[in-house]
Amino acid sequence: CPIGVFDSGLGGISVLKELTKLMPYEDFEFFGDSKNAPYGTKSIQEVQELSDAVTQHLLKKDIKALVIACNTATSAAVKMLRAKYPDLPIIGIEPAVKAAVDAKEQARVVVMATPLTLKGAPYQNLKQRCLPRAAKIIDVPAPKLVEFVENGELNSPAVQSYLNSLLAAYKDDVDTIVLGCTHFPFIKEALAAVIPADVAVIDGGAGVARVLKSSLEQRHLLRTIPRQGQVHFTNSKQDQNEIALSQKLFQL
Ligand code: DGN
Repeated sequence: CPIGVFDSGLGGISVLKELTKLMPYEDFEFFGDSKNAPYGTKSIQEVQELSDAVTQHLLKKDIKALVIACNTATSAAVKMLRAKYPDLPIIGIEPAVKAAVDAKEQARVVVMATPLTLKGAPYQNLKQRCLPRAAKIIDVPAPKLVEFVENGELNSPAVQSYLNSLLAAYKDDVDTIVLGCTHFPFIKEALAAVIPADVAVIDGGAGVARVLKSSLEQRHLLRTIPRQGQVHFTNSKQDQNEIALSQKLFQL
């Protein structure tokens, strides 16, 4: 059986890359809900309904586990989905703030994510737990980056000037930037062009892959016989361009 992975669009492909790197023998079924993107500016209830519809769609493909490769959908819907599908292992993603404060004493951290993720109780609680060990944690909503990535625009003057406008006030007084949205790893090059070279940029993709692997191992669901796993893309937009862009992002 494949592992289901979904995002409100194509950003989750940055997580999918980490999953296939760590678990190359597994098959993956990726669903991008681009028709309904962005989730990051919707209400919690809307995101829950959309996430449930995607989960039901993926369950029809006989998935053995589900990865919510979207910080926004995790924040709004992981609890509800786990309660509704108790037999399905469900792994979510959250901004890697803990990794940031663990890596450096008195870290000065900027967290970039969607407005919904930053406002949500799961992130706010995480931040409160991390704050005593950090010098500061600054939230920077960056919803437009999602649109850029959905359009395949990863490193243009427009992306760089948007990043510059968001970060100008902080970039010289920060040592770590947390990419708290799965679209954002795709704009890393543009980001590197506008921040000082010694600022660390981290995301939660590799951590999700480790959590999924150990969850599959515990349940004896991990494939161990060497084989080339398959990755299959579908998208709610039903447009060949979306699939072509998905494949392109996956190959980057
Ligand atoms: N990729 C999603 C995330 O990680 O939060 C957000 C995309 C969106 O719908 N705004």
